[in-house]
Amino acid sequence: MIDFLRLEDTLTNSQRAIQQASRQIVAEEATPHIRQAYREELFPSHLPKALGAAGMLGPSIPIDGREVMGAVEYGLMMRELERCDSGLRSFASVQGALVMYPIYSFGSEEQKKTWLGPLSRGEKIGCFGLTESDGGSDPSAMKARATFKNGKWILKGSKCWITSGSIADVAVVWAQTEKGIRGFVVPTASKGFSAPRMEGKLSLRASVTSELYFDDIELPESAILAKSVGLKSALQCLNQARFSILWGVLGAAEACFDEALAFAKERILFGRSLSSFQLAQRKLALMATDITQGQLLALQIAHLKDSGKLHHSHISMGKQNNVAMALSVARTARDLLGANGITDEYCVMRHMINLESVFTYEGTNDIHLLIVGNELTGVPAFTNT
Ligand code: TGC
Ligand code: FAD
Repeated sequence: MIDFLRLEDTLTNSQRAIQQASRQIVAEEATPHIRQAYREELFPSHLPKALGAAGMLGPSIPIDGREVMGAVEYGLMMRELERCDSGLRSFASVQGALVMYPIYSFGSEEQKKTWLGPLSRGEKIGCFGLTESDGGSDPSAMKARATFKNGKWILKGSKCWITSGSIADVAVVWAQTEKGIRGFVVPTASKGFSAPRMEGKLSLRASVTSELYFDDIELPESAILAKSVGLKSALQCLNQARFSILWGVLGAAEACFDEALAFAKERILFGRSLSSFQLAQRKLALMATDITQGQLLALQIAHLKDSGKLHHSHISMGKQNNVAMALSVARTARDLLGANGITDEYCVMRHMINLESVFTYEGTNDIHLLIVGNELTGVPAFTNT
């Protein structure tokens, strides 16, 4: 694995052990299945429980008396998942950061008791409904609405592009109310809830993506995430998930680099190893440098998170840079493999097309540049006011 600046030397023994254990789980439970899952557009159904048993779902949330994981440890886990496929990290980051985190942070004791244990063990699956069809970059324009009437909430509207939607037992849904945007915990068995799968994706094929429809769903008063306050609460959840992405994509980039380096050493062209040509070495050297910069960024952002000094614009810089870097590394690796690079015998093309989705979701690359621009200048360029 590419570690040019010996950053592994900076890890503690327990961080190294977590990295090793995660790598092993992924090698045993996911890697043997990923190519077929991708071909067949299927999420491997045994994975939630396998990842739950390995403590990889919501590891930063203190439940069941388990030790809360630090940011570096969490990042290392996400990196191992995405080394296999972005769809696996997507599943884990939605489950932990976008479902367990809001229930833990904004939910009632009853909601926590009902959902957190089963979600952490992978016995129940969750999804997060924020995006609607009229422009995901501006969630404040959402139309889904929850109205409080006769002691019940009535939820109406729809969401789209929702990871794990059709396989979820529970959806954390964000909707307009009289008091602004609030979060709701919606069991997917509720009358009026449907979640058709969005078929035909060319990217993230091993991840389930769905629409959600809420046809006047009746929910008890207690379904609201009582401590959620406006869009800000949803954005706080996104911070957690974006953190997992900025670490996760390092795994995808490293997998592409490792495959390209091995291929270049083996491939004989014009009577010499491809790796001996200057142009090939230039590509490898630039890829290694970009990955190393991404690794340093991720480590420092994790240190800021653990020391309580993290601002959401730091996460935006990391998400923007590391996803763009991983996509560029995957494209160069694909190029180095020549025609072989377009087959699924190798991982480079699968990672490359997955990363197109990662570039867009959880805030597009543009949105993250604008968030950093806002922090630098004090002027929000994404609003019309
Ligand atoms: P704006 O007026 O800027 O902010 C509203 C309030 O929220 C505060 N805030 C944040 N707080 C915590 N964390 C953040 N990241 C925050 N960003 C803003 C802000 O200070 C303000 O607080 P207050 O106290 O003044 O009320 O909001 P805006 O409506 O202008 O929007 C800003 C913008 C464009 C940056 C935001 O809407 C945005 O991030 N848009 C991108 C949407 C997005 O990322 N959607 C992701 C959907 S989920 C998903 O894609 C899952 S993919 C599956 C997987 O993860 O694998
Ligand atoms: P748009 O917002 O329409 O953006 C289109 C283009 O306009 C982009 O290039 C964008 O950068 C650019 N743009 C936007 N605003 C500006 C601006 N102010 N200035 C300049 N350019 C701008 N959402 C969820 O809620 N839950 C999920 O689980 C989830 N999972 C997803 C899984 C997948 C596979 C995908 C692809 C998406 C998922 N999403 C999910 C939705 C995702 O968050 C949105 O796709 C994303 O926020 C972008 O929204 P959009 O696709 O509507 O693009």
